Amino acid sequence: MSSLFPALTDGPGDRVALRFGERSLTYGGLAGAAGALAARLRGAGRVAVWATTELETAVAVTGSLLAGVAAVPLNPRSGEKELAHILSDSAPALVLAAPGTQLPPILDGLERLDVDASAVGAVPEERAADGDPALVVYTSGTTGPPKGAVLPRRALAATLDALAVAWRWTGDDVLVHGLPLFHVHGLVLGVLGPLRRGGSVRHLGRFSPRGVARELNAGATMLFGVPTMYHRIAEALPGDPELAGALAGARLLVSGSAALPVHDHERIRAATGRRVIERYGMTETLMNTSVRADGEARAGTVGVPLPGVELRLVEEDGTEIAGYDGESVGEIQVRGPNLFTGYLNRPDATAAAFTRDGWFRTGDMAVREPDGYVRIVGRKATDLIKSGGYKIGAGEIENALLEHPGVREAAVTGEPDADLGERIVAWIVPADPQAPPADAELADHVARRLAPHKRPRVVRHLDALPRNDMGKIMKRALADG
Ligand code: MCA
Ligand code: AMP
Repeated sequence: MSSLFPALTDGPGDRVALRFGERSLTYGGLAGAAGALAARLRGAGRVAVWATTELETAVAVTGSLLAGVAAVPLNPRSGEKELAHILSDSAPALVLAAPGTQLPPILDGLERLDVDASAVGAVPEERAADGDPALVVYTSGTTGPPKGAVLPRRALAATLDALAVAWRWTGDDVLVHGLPLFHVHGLVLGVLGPLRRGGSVRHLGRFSPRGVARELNAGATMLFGVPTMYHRIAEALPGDPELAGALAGARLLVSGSAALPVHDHERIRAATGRRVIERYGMTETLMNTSVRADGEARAGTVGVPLPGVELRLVEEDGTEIAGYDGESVGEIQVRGPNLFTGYLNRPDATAAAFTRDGWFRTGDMAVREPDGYVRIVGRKATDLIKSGGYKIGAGEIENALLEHPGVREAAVTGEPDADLGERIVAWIVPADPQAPPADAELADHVARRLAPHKRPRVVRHLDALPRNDMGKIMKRALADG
């Protein structure tokens, strides 16, 4: 296929491609560093990337893609159980990391290759095919450990080019964000997006409204964030005219990964005169819909299907909802070049995810407004929680909790949370009611095994979990109780 990053060879080499804090790399510098890495990686199979929010992660992924090698981004805060699963499932040939970063002992058996951001090599000709895997990104399901979504090179190109049309995104844009680099939002949209356009990205290292204001006032044109970040911006706006001015001057403010509450939309609009636009995607599908740069940003909607994406709403019995009446609710199903090819080592889960005609079942429920705008109204699975923009399966947390000696039974639900969207609530029956484990101990236990963002924020104790006649836990009774 043609190159994923033409700007590495065709554009001005002195243009800044990446900036992380004080460190930056020009296109010439990135071409040298990623080219040198690609020469080491060619033929390596899959490689893991220890995805810290640093320059080296961007170089590692770019180098892997140039070499035609699939990259598996790892959350550097992953706990033992989660890491062990991802490593055995994806079987990487080696792990790429920033020099000096300490890796956990579980990676001791794996060859480590330090990424040298100042190396000088030549950009190889990209020989990989469109359908070859580019990334394997792990995503939670309702039960069991996370599944590796295999994203082909064509999906990256298709989604980024469709967003370029919808958002009029060009090489002149300078993107600012503080998203993690082991998920699609921060890595594909937030790093590979600017690189494909020949533009720049400035990563905040860690999100803060202050950092956003600073960068937008210093020439950044676009902001990407999850709703929790926009919520924190909305909270900060009243006392911060510099932030209000910065947002007012931006070309595009984009939210995604979860629904941005109307209240936050409204507060930002009132303080800045600017509307945040939403786009809707998934790890498995990359981006499906968006409000266009020249479209109406209507709070609570995620816009229209992106160029190349087929989208339909389907009722429970498989009937397609034909009209756009703004009322009939159906599951969003999508088809297009933006889709993943399957879950690694999980033909069963892959088959279940698609209809016979190749439509991907998103599990998201929506209506279509008369002008075609999609409005998401819910989700099929109650066992998926979106907290801070992260998708988290109730089952994986329940399993982790049950491995704690102080827990006899466990159920996990999501509760509305103004900041996180949903917060994780653990309902437990202690093994010894006289000496239940401390809440913080359970949170740490989950954080150590899985990841800190999967830890329960609230723990509630019960004598027994409510179960139906079949013995199944009645989660709705918990939530309503
Ligand atoms: C707290 N911490 C702990 C513990 N408690 N560490 C170990 N054990 C504990 N018990 C640490 C955390 O690691 C973190 O460290 C700090 O304390 C605060 O944690 P937390 O409360 O989780 O962070 P937060 O401040 O609430 O984070 C909010 C956030 C974050 C910044 C919005 O949730 C975030 O980055 N979300 C982005 C998610 C995302 O990118 N989703 C995209 C996937 P430290 O402070 O040092 O970090 S969806 C996707 O890709 C699709 C395609 C789409 O549509 O976009
Ligand atoms: P993930 O699997 O982590 O990639 O998360 C994908 C899910 O995030 C989707 O299935 C939706 O439920 C949700 N999502 C992403 N963007 C939006 C949005 N703009 N509005 C509502 N939900 C969203």
